[in-house]
Amino acid sequence: MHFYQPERIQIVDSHTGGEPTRVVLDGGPDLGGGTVAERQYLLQQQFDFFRTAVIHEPRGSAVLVGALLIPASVPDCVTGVIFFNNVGYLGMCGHGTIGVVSTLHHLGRIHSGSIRIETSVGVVAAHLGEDGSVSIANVPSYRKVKDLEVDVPGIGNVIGDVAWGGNWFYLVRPSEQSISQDQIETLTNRAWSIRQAVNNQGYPEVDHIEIFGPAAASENDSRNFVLCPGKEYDRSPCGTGTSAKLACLAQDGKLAEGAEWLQESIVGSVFRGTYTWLDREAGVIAPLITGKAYVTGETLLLFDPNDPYRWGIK
Ligand code: PYC
Repeated sequence: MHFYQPERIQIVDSHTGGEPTRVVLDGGPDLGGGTVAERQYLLQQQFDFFRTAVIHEPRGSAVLVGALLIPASVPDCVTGVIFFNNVGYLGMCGHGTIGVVSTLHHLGRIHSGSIRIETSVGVVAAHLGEDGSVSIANVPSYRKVKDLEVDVPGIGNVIGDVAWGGNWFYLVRPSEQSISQDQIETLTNRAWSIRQAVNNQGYPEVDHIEIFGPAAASENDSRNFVLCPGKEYDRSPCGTGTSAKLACLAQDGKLAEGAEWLQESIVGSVFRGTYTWLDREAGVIAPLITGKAYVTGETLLLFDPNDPYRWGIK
């Protein structure tokens, strides 16, 4: 039984390369002390209706990523953040962190320069540039498995890498396949089948699938389609997915330390990525992802006790 009954929750909406972030400023449940990871677990176990109220229809939509701001447990962090989506909770979220930084700037809580933010999978550093661009020094990223072959019903054999970039990804080997908006339904179904095959083959942790094709703009290196855990596709190039990609490129010797990778999303937005080695032998990198977010709204969510759908349509 929970006694937390929100009446008002203050939010700021933004998008990063087309992918929305809904930052919750206050009105969340009391999660006590502890690390962000511990409080994320508590939110999930005891207050999941908070997530569904913020993200699900009729207030939200399946594509939203929520970012609940909470006090950090790490002394030099300006905030802690819990990321969540239409089906559960995320580790890190690259586009979401860029959204959080731009939101804090919009509110006058930070100025250009560097800050640190505690997430459930570690502390990330963020730099807000004078031009509004945000660079995220993401959590250490690495490839776990190279060339994992999976037999996907209705598709056949697919080869890809399993890698960590703050979330777990299966990165399908790049092909000449066109990644275009008129293919979204096909790509979604394809990625969903691939995810099930990868999970069944002993990688249940993989909940993001990344498919690569040629970039549309000649200055970019690649275009991706990223399917998120709740079967929604990422409108941005995906910060954690780009980090996982950088880890694979680094280990394959295809991108030098410090060189730039321009990752284009299916809607054409771009993240710039670079990396430095943390442990070359173990294949662990420190990715740096740069993008831009735009604030789209400031809202007070209201919870009428008589509203049968106040916790969202399940
Ligand atoms: O940018 O890391 C990201 C992300 C994860 C899920 C949606 N976006």
